Amino acid sequence: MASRLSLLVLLLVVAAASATLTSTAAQLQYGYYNTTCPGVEDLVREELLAMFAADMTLPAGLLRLHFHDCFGAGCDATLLLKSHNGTAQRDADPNSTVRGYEAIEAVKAKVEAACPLVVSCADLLAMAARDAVNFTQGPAYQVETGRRDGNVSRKEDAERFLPPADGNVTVLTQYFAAQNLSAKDMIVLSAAHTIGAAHCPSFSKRLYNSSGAGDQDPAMDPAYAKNLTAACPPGNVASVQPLDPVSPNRFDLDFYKSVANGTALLGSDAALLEDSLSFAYVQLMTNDSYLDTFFADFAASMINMGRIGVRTGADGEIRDTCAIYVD
Ligand code: HEM
Ligand SMILES: *[C@@H]1O[C@H](CO)[C@@H](O)[C@H](O)[C@H]1NC(C)=O
Ligand SMILES: *[C@@H]1O[C@H](CO)[C@@H](O)[C@H](O)[C@H]1NC(C)=O
Ligand SMILES: *[C@@H]1O[C@H](CO)[C@@H](O)[C@H](O)[C@H]1NC(C)=O
Ligand SMILES: *[C@@H]1O[C@H](CO)[C@@H](O)[C@H](O)[C@H]1NC(C)=O
Ligand SMILES: *[C@@H]1O[C@H](CO)[C@@H](O)[C@H](O)[C@H]1NC(C)=O
Ligand SMILES: *[C@@H]1O[C@H](CO)[C@@H](O)[C@H](O)[C@H]1NC(C)=O
Ligand SMILES: *[C@@H]1O[C@H](CO)[C@@H](O)[C@H](O)[C@H]1NC(C)=O
Ligand SMILES: *[C@@H]1O[C@H](CO)[C@@H](O)[C@H](O)[C@H]1NC(C)=O
Ligand SMILES: *[C@@H]1O[C@H](CO)[C@@H](O)[C@H](O)[C@H]1NC(C)=O
Ligand SMILES: *[C@@H]1O[C@H](CO)[C@@H](O)[C@H](O)[C@H]1NC(C)=O
Ligand SMILES: CC(=O)N[C@H]1CO[C@H](CO)[C@@H](O)[C@@H]1O
Repeated sequence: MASRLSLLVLLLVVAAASATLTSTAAQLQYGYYNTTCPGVEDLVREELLAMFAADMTLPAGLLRLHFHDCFGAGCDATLLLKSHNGTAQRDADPNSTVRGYEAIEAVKAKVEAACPLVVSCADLLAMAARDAVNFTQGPAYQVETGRRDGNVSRKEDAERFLPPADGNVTVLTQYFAAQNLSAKDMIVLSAAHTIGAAHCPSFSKRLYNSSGAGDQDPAMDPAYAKNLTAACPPGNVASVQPLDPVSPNRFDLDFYKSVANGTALLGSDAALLEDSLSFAYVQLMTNDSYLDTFFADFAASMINMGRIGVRTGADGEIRDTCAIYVD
């Protein structure tokens, strides 16, 4: 009886929780700016396409920017805020190599010229991530809009909520669960690493001190590890290596293929082989027949990520500049 009662209570709590989630999400809409800033999504895409053409690596920077904003303290562009005394999200360690801030500001300036004080920086980040994925030949998906921007940015939020590069599936799943995202979202969104690069410190422990005994991660393909060791001697903090060694500027299945054959760069990506659920997904995605499934999954998980902690309605603000100083 007692256990039935607690099951009932649990179900009610879960139902209430998902109702809250739904009502928050319902305030985002496809085409929120249809009448208030017609054509803004085309304007953003055109501006970005010109920048992407000049810098093939920028799409990866912008995709990561949206992720770090959303995980920091909700998709509210508080990652973009600046602090004179180094206490904003962007000052946190996990953000030290986040890039693309200037690109977003340049797009914001164009958007302000067209529609002053209408379009949020948080929505620009979501659109930019979408355009980055499409530009690199990934899935074309629509983004929900209607987010408003926050004006408080805390370094601690980034430190607390961003997943560690050496986390295993249990740990990574916990970080995603803290954002109301599922294990599947985690497995799918990890494949954002099909584009972009990482700096040596993000993976050098795997090369030189994997278990703390001065060893190399045995899960790494030896020839791949040898290449990485040459590129990243101990202490090198500046060099970068592609997260997907086969096609770093193309959004495809090579990320999962690399994970499957021991040539994943980050420990967190290699770890996808150690858990049965993620192992099954990785194996499936080594088969090109499932590209469309992956694309649909990725688009769906990006929409989920774009709903984290959003501000809508009277909450938050619309600024003319994204990266203002808040202290
Ligand atoms: C699953 C947990 C994740 C971990 C532990 C993780 C960790 C990292 C690390 C350590 C880097 C390299 C940083 C550097 O050394 O410069 C990186 C890069 C990157 N991450 Fe993740 N990440 C995760 C999930 C995601 C998600 C969900 C996305 C986007 C949806 C994403 C997009 C990217 C991109 C595009 C890059 C390349 C950035 C560039 O080229 O500048 N990551 N990530
Ligand atoms: C904006 O227009 C698109 C395309 O016609 C439509 O699908 C979407 O529902 C519209 N959104 C709003 C909020 O009016
Ligand atoms: C995706 O890119 C193609 C061209 O490669 C373009 O025709 C399409 O409109 C883009 N879709 C979105 C949603 O941006
Ligand atoms: C995952 O990592 C955590 C923290 O390091 C550790 O406590 C746990 O045992 C690991 N789990 C697995 C399945 O390896
Ligand atoms: C996750 O969902 C719960 C219940 O609806 C909510 O209280 C919490 O704010 C959500 N967390 C995030 C990061 O969106
Ligand atoms: C390797 O890791 C162990 C345990 O974390 C640590 O005590 C040791 O100092 C590390 N060695 C190097 C060379 O960083
Ligand atoms: C190692 O580097 C060489 C030379 O760049 C390259 O041909 C080879 O494919 C790389 N091997 C692996 C496993 O990454
Ligand atoms: C791993 O798989 C990729 C993609 O199929 C392939 O290009 C690469 O050469 C493989 N690497 C090794 C070390 O087998
Ligand atoms: C890939 O998937 C297709 C469709 O399920 C299947 O017919 C084919 O045998 C698979 N290929 C491999 C190499 O597993
Ligand atoms: C921050 O935003 C809140 C409303 O979201 C507003 O009350 C407050 O005045 C803003 N603070 C600054 C410094 O702009
Ligand atoms: C640093 O930021 C905090 C938080 O906004 C603020 O209270 C403090 O006055 C700032 N200190 C300096 C020296 O600017
Ligand atoms: C772009 C930016 O502000 N990066 C900061 C991220 O955090 C590191 C370390 O905390 C700072 O040194 C960077 O300046």
